[in-house]
Amino acid sequence: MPPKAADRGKVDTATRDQLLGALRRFVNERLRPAEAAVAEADQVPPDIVDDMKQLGLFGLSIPEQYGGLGLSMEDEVLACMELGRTSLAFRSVFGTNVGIGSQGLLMFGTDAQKQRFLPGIASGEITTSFALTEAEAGSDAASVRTRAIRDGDYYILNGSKRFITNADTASLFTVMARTAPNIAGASGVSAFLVPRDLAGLSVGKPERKMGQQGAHICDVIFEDVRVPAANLLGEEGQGFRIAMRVLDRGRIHIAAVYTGTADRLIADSVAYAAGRKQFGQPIADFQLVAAMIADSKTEALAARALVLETARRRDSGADVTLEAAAAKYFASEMVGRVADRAMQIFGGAGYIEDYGIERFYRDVRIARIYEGTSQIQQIVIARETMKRGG
Ligand code: COS
Repeated sequence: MPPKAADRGKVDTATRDQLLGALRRFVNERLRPAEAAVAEADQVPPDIVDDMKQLGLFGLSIPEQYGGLGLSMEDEVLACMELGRTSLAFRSVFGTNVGIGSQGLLMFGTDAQKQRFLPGIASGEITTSFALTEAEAGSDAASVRTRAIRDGDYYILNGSKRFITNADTASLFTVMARTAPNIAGASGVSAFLVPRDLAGLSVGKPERKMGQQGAHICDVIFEDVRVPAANLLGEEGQGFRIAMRVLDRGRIHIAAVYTGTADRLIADSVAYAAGRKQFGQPIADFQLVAAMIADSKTEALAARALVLETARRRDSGADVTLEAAAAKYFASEMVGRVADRAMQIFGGAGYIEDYGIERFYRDVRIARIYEGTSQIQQIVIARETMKRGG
């Protein structure tokens, strides 16, 4: 059943379809031809970043009153599916602004905080970053050790964060830090809006990683960083719950992106299988190859349905902790299987660089790890299912 008009954001269907068409053209004409060069240089060129800003990509999810496009979650996932059809590094450049870097502020910020930062986030003038993970706090996110000790009108931050996406370009961090050192768990954690230019904040070099070259992750170090108390997000002690709310939403976004990537890999597999001849016929005509395409397509359709349904539920105001975890779990595992089948269909051609399949194979591996591993999603799904009684 199609969603009720009231469930949509402010964007009407015609405008939404226009945007999706523009994104598809942008992906096909601008991003896909640049995939190999971006991977080689480990950098998305500034002119492409400028084009992304022009298209409104940094502000997809930011309300129109702050200069964004104000997409509903449903419309955002459709946009993500388009953007997932190219190298994942491109999406990463603006992904934090659309999702984990801005949503804490949107959901829990004061009017003054929103007025100050959201217009710059929507235009792309401000790049945001979400700083939760630490060396000793990955899956166990409630165990963060970075401290924020109140000192008059300031909090003094000390500690370090790890694997922080877009830290090298970010000018605003959402930082989860412990304001109550005597409280070990989630309740001792608070969230802060931390501008990059505060004294004592430094960013490490981008890590060299297995895939997604062009998307950068770095350490962020805080040495006696004086953060104005006005930059506290929500209330003291709410930081972990804010992070979880942000991740609930982020997991839907990620699931949509990788559903788009699966679509891309299936399209590439179909094109290759139709053109590649062995034993005197296209390999697509062999049933064992066709079966791989059928399995990939079926799983991609299932992910699409789950992601869309979850996004619609969120737009309606329902709690989607369970569904978001399920969507992220299924889509990220699914795209791994689809990439593996694509490699099998391409054979030796998939294993060399020229066709881009080995790059996608490496790129999608992180999907099962970041924004909560598959095992964390299983824990969340099981807990929520038991809470709901089935
Ligand atoms: N929304 C709102 N509140 C939430 C929540 C959610 N999705 N999940 C948990 N909370 C609340 C709980 O209700 C609890 O509050 P009360 O103490 O008031 O009951 C509090 O947060 C602590 O929750 P919980 O006891 O479940 O915390 P755990 O330490 O057991 O951790 C998991 C829960 C494992 C789910 C969490 O640590 C997690 O998601 N880890 C993965 C982190 C991650 O994704 N990292 C990726 C890097 S960030 S890009």
